[in-house]
Amino acid sequence: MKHPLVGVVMGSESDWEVMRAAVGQLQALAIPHERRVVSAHRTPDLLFEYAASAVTRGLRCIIAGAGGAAHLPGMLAAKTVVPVLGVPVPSKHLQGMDSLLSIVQMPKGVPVATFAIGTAGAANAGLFAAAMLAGEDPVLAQRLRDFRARQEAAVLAMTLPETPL
Ligand code: RP5
Repeated sequence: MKHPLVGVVMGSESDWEVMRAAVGQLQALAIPHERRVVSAHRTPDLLFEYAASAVTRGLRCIIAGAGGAAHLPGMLAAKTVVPVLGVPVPSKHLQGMDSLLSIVQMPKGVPVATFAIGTAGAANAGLFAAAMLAGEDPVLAQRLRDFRARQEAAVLAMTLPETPL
């Protein structure tokens, strides 16, 4: 496999059910990527090493998903200039509002592009990564246009039941 252009990281194995939606989009668009668990508070040294080596390893962006007090995307962004796309993972007690606010409310100076809570956000982060890379990759840009065309056709083919209210 070609060297990864997109890193997909998450704070726990338990985030995978959400974050697999990002990986699915990258796979569908044939974008070289890697995936791994990196925890801001359980493996802080790994987080630093992952972020610090991102440029030299050729990563073009990092999709980071975390739940609860979700430091992972912000801390990664603090240690690299590679763009970080943050995905709030739904949490047990606050349904991901805590994750969303933790990720989106970055103080000025260190941005994290924040997506919707859950699988829609994860999938969109994958598509956004594709759009970032497509600027320099015409083949990928065409794949992305084809995806949009299929999506449009699917919506245009939708029908609604005739049953009265
Ligand atoms: C965060 O804590 C992870 O991103 C995960 O969403 C949450 C719960 O992790 P586990 O207790 O399921 O490992 O760090």
